[in-house]
Amino acid sequence: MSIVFYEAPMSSATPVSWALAELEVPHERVRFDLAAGDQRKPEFLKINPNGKVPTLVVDGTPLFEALAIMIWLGDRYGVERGMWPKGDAAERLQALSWSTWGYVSFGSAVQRLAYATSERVEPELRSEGQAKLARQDTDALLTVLDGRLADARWILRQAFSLTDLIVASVVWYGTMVGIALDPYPNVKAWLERCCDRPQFKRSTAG
Ligand SMILES: N[C@@H](CCC(=O)N[C@@H](CS)C(=O)NCC(=O)O)C(=O)O
Repeated sequence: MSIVFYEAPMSSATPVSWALAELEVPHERVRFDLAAGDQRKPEFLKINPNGKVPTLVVDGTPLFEALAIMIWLGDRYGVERGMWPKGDAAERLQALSWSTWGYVSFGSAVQRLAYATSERVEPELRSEGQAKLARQDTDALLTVLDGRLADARWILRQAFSLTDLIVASVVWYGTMVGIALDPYPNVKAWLERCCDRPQFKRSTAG
């Protein structure tokens, strides 16, 4: 199988880079300079018309959106590596639920917080009110995750899995936009365990 991975350092492609490393997936890498506009070149827009990384090309077929890529990697490589549950197993339903929870429910609240507070956003577009609402949502969601991790080291209980990687990637991003994990000791300890993995360290080293 031929896999080409279009990526950029410290971007939405970083979790995919981490997943490829954990799953030991052979692939070719194309590193983009986003500031230089590599992602807007016509030849890349034919592959991903959104002009975004991460993007994979699998045997000539484009696959974009980080969550879709990681679920596919789970099905294709994670099952045989023991990092993604297969078929109709109860654990697979949990894996899909928590992975989507991470990218869609928690991820959208984190993104709203980033837009409301980031110094990269023009001051007149920032909003204390929107930041407050986003924080209410991230607080509620982190309370749920903290409960899930109260009696287990990993989200699917037995061992580190792609589900931890997917959710941890978004929680880690959340810490970078100002979410403090002290009120959620189980989440804090779990994120430290995830980020302690050599594959994470290599993927975030630049
Ligand atoms: N929802 C997309 C987000 C992808 C995304 O926003 N990628 C950014 C890098 S963090 C990008 O490629 N930006 C380039 C641009 O917008 O020109 C995913 O999860 O894959």
